Amino acid sequence: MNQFSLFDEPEQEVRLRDGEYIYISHFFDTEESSSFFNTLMRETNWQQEKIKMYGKEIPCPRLMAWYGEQQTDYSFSGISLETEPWTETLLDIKSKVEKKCKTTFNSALLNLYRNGNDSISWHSDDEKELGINPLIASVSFGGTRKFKMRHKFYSEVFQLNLTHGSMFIAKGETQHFWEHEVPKTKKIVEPRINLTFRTIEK
Ligand SMILES: O=C(O)CCC(=O)C(=O)O
Ligand SMILES: [Mn+2]
Repeated sequence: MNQFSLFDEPEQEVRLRDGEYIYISHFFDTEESSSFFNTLMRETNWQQEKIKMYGKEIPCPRLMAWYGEQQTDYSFSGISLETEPWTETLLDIKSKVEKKCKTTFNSALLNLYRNGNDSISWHSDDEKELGINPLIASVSFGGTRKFKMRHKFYSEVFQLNLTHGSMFIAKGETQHFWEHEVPKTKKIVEPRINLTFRTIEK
């Protein structure tokens, strides 16, 4: 049984200026989430990618992996990831996510934030291959991390804590008008795995 405090909304559907999201704090229960975390940690072919910054190559501040159907190779911010075939674990998570989202996904980006020094900086998931108004379902296991969103043209910012077993769904025009980040933190945080299910147009 999940325990909720009186003020902890288990599911929030929020209309933003120029976008929309749904946040479900306990989409997977604690036990199932811990089991997914351990399996994904062990099974995933985690890659340490490099990014170019001011002409220098530096290690990306998180580990990554890209899974999905064939021919869904993905490139962003100068990083190209080769597609690994779905695992049983990922298919299990995907089918639960698809049922809730009432759609199908053909790929997932996995990020491993090893500690508070790992992060992802401001960006939108707006690559051409994702289509015009992509629905992106983001599932988190492990340590809680802050997830921030800011409007590209208005000074509006907000933040959520993405907790163990939570799901965040961004839809509508969100990726055109909003950017998001997972900032670094000086707090001691447990490792966190995030999966974003996506549909790549082939
Ligand atoms: O870790 C997260 O919650 C966000 C990951 C993300 O934005 C991405 O992979 O594009
Ligand atoms: Mn993103």
